[in-house]
Amino acid sequence: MMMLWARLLLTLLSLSLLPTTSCGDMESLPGKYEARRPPTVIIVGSGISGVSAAHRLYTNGFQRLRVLEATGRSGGRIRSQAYGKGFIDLGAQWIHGPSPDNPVYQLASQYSLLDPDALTKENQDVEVDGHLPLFSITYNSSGKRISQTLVANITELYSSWLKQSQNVSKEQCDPKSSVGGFIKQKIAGKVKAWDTATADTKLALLHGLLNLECCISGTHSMDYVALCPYGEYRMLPGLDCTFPGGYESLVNQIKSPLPNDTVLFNKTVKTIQWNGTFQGSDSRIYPVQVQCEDGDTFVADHVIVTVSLGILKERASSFLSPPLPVHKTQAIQNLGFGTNNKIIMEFKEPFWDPDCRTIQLVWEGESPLTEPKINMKQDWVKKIPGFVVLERPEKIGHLLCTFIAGDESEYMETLTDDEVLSSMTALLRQFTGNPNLPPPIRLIRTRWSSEPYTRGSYSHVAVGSSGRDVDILAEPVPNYGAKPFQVLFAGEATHRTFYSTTHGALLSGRREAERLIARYQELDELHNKSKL
Ligand code: 6YU
Repeated sequence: MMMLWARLLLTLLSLSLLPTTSCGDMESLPGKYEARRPPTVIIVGSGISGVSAAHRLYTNGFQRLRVLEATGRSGGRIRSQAYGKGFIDLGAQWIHGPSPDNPVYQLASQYSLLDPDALTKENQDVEVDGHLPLFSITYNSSGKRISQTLVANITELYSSWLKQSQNVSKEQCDPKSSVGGFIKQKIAGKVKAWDTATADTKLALLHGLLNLECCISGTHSMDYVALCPYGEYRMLPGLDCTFPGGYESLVNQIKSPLPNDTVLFNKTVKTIQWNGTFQGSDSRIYPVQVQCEDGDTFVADHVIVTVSLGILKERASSFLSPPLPVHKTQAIQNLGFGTNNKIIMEFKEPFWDPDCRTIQLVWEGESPLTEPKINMKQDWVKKIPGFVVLERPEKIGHLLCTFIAGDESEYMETLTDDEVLSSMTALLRQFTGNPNLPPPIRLIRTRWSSEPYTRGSYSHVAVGSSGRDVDILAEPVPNYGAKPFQVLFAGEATHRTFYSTTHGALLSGRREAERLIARYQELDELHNKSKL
């Protein structure tokens, strides 16, 4: 809904967000006047949360709007790359839970960005509990295939424990307990009943499943993920699906109604000064001033910060002035933000069967019940749980994608492409039992931890934190007074039940936009009443 004040004023004013000329110690503007002036909003970050906030504000009449983005592109952790006749995704890959309650799915369907299969009612109703369907082939480190019946039984058992970990009673839960600890306890209770012939394989399988869980949760170890709030994360039904035109096609569509100059690229925000009185080039006084690394400054009534939790952890102390209240900085410290990287390899010919969807690796001798001694240089590959066969080979060729989380993932970032390629070739030769397996013809890997404007992959609720920390992170500052909501916070890590996902990020951007829309509607109503 376009508000009347916005329509009138915006047609009269040529609005630009110009650098500040001076700062003055002027009186704060009265509420009524504030309601009559179109607010100036700056959004820091052009990931899916930032563009969703911009879209919601713009389509509700907020046209004094700028998105400041540090890199040269929109999308952030959604990053697609043209590959062959199609696309590969280096960040987000699936719509988790593509069903009517998922706003990413809603938009993707509305914009016709999905394959027809993804739109069927049958696919929308599937319950996968946030996990991909069963692995199609499982190899052990001696190059032998493991029986799919054994794999299915252990996976089912593991899934039932994971479900239990999501349903622990909050009242009886020790805040120091972890999901990893809970599952290990279940394994320890079961292992005595297993026959010695299969116990080692079962333990090795469970070790691999926990490594996969680390990728899903974006953590080095499931021992770091808090047990008590684990069940707060909400899974939506639907068979996870991908974007044939790349995930970025969604971001481009959301952005499309915005005027071309809304997003300013290569504009790294250095500091956000709030609770101040800054004079804009229009002689008005603004409470917030944003300083960029290149020396430009922008004044605003409100700034929506959408940078990753990794960036907040790294820069919280200098990013805001005055600094954030202690409870907010504490929440930033407490919550977890880890690394999950992708290694994508193209093969001239597939060595897997045409119907194979995934390849699982099982390291013999590994067990969740023993603490491994890690020699990072030779053992980093042991963290790799398996490979996903990428869809649409007719467009992109024969591609396998693996995920690797935690310290080993960060170590991988320090290696050269050639070193990663030779480790991956050796790994695949060992597990397939084929010493002559041709190496991949191309390898692309991500380095999300080294990315200066991300510093990791996504958030989790770490031991020592709780869902309350997520809510605290999402609170605007100040939250009250004559000029509330000067700095607002969006981004995946601020969504209590959908953290770590694109739909959580999108909803968080809309949430902060709605906060401002509601505030100005309220002020507008007060102003209209005062005229009666
Ligand atoms: C999903 C998926 N997915 C794989 C990998 C990654 C992630 N996710 P952004 O960071 O995007 O935007 C901020 C912007 O700010 C950015 O452009 C910066 O450049 C900019 N910026 C920073 N500093 C700045 C400054 N100073 N000045 C100006 N600008 C600045 N999600 O739904 N499906 O398949 C995957 C996956 C390798 C890295 C994913 C997936 C996560 C999403 O990508 C991510 O949440 C959003 O894109 C974030 O958007 P944003 O706008 O908030 O920030 C039980 C329980 C389990 C819990 N987990 C279960 C779900 C697991 C998630 N799935 C992971 C799987 C994959 C493969």
